Amino acid sequence: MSETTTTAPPTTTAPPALEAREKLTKKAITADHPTWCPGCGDFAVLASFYKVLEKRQLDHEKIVTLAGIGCSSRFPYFVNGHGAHYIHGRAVPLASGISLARPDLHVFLFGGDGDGFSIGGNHVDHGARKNINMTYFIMDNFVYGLTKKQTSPTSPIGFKSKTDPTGAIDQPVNPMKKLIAGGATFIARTHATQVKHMMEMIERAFDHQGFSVIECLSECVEFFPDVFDPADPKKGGSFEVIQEKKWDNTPEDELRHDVTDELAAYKLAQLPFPGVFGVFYQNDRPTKNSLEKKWIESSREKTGNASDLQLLQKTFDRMK
Ligand SMILES: Cc1ncc(C[n+]2csc(CCOP(=O)(O)OP(=O)(O)O)c2C)c(N)n1
Ligand code: SF4
Ligand SMILES: [Mg+2]
Repeated sequence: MSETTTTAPPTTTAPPALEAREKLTKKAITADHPTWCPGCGDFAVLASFYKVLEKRQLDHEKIVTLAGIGCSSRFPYFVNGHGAHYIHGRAVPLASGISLARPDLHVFLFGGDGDGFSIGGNHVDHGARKNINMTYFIMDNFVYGLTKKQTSPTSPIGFKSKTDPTGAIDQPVNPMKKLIAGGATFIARTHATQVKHMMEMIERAFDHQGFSVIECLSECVEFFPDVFDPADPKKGGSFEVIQEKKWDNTPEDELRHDVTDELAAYKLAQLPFPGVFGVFYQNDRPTKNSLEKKWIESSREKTGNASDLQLLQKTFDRMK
């Protein structure tokens, strides 16, 4: 979710007053025609995202979608807003810069399991510990899809791929455990076939101030079909939703999950595949955006509250 801006925004035509705004419709948010394989789980994620944007009626000019590289990372192409398809594994640093420089924007980040837990795993840890404000959606398909079936950090042991023709032998990453240990302040898990649940998770992540991550099991029908059926009731599986505490002093509540309890979140993360779905952990630690605000403001005061453009011009003038 966005915060009040701390830097002078670039000089642009003022956005229309709220009452003069046109409604944000799916048509307005839709950009290119998605190029995923028919049946790919990522379509449902995109549809849910459109629905949330429409429901929440965000200011169109403040929507930013960013991604690394991968099938899932094509996401920004399909959203009509500010966006970038960036370097494989480097989307968190890009999103961090944008979020810190323009805290008034809604920074949404999308990517795959390879992008977020392999090449970009280190960046995820640092985005998490610094609690940089953004909503990060990881479309986990347990495989490298774009590059046509290599073992990913979440592939299960035994998975046969181009890099493990006799079956994967390495212990996979547990995304929930990694995110809890990293210090992410909103951590949830959902499934691409469960649109209502997915939308609820996106909205809750968006409403959270800080580094919010949703792992979404999103099937790659081409290179790892049916892997998420055990959590899909339409395919004979069971989609078990975390029952969160209601703090209603009932005996049943004793058994419900306290989302602020880190150890309880680890216990949920230990459950065997397909595990449970919903919010594992949430914590209201201050964001880096808010911690930086004070000294950005005092530094700005020292420059006579010059705009970014004026400061840049001054630097260029000094170089002449
Ligand atoms: C620096 C760099 N290394 C490797 C690649 C090749 N590459 C592109 S996408 C990808 C993995 C994609 O897997 P994932 O992030 O899980 O996304 P998916 O396609 O499964 O959605 C790799 C290894 C690259 N583009 N850039
Ligand atoms: S290769 Fe897999 S992840 Fe990529 S678009 Fe096709 S089904 Fe989706
Ligand atoms: Mg993948």
